[in-house]
Amino acid sequence: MRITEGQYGDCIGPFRNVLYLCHRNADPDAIGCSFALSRAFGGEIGAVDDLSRTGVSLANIIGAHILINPPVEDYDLVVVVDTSVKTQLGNRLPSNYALVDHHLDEGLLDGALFYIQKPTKSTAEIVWTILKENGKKVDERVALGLMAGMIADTGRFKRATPGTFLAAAEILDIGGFVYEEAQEALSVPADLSQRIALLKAASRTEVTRQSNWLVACTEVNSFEGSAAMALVDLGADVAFVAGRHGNLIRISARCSREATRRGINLAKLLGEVGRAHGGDGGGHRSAAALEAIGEPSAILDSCQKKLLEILP
Ligand SMILES: [Mn+2]
Repeated sequence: MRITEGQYGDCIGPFRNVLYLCHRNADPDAIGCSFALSRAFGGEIGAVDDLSRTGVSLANIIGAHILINPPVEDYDLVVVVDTSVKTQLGNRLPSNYALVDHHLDEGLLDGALFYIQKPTKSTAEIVWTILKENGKKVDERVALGLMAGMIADTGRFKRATPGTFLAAAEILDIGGFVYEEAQEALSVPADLSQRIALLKAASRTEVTRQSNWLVACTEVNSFEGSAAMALVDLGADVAFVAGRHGNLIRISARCSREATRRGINLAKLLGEVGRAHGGDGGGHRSAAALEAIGEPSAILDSCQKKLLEILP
């Protein structure tokens, strides 16, 4: 059942024992939102497998206590936050769940007891509206967490909309923190293993050119998302980075703003390729990921082939 932000309080009210669950490699948007909702409505916070580097930094600064892989069936209700496909939860989706999210994929909607899903630039914008419309007071740590989520998901406001700026201004106005503090929470220097992974990814990259489009494909077994972003920064229009995680293959993809403007939708593309290879995928138009089964090179080929077919 789709609900409005204003109905959230009434919908969550009957549940005594609530878990806010973040996706794998939980990022500042997921953590800031789960923290805000748990402080406002009660409940614990969990994440699947691990937190991202900036996620750890933010959780420490706002004092969010996050359970890794909590037993989801022990809760009356699990609210899945900032997540749109089952594979991002390592298939730990409980039978009773609700959803608060800003991605494009619809896979989790039908099974949810209730959900809010809107294509805002961050889940934090939705959560901010939930807090306002349910008359919740916001303390400094909650405000800082939501601001950090917005900064992170909009690439420091490069992809912001009027709604993002409006929410950011309101949060800063009541927040009790200075803007720089939220930025600093995300300024974590890359550690050695990440820098090695990115350089390896770059050195192994194969570039395919079709008219004026440059598509980069590479394999590395960690930091796939950061590597794909780095390849787009280096000049690729679209980058696919594959990695092996146990018996699963993960592919992260990023594309330039120009590619998005010209109609590329990576959420759709990775969803289709993921499902064709026994998994699933999704995300946003310009940033998406899949998890599937098979050989990294074969799944990378499928992504590239599908992309070349649709490039204008
Ligand atoms: Mn997000």
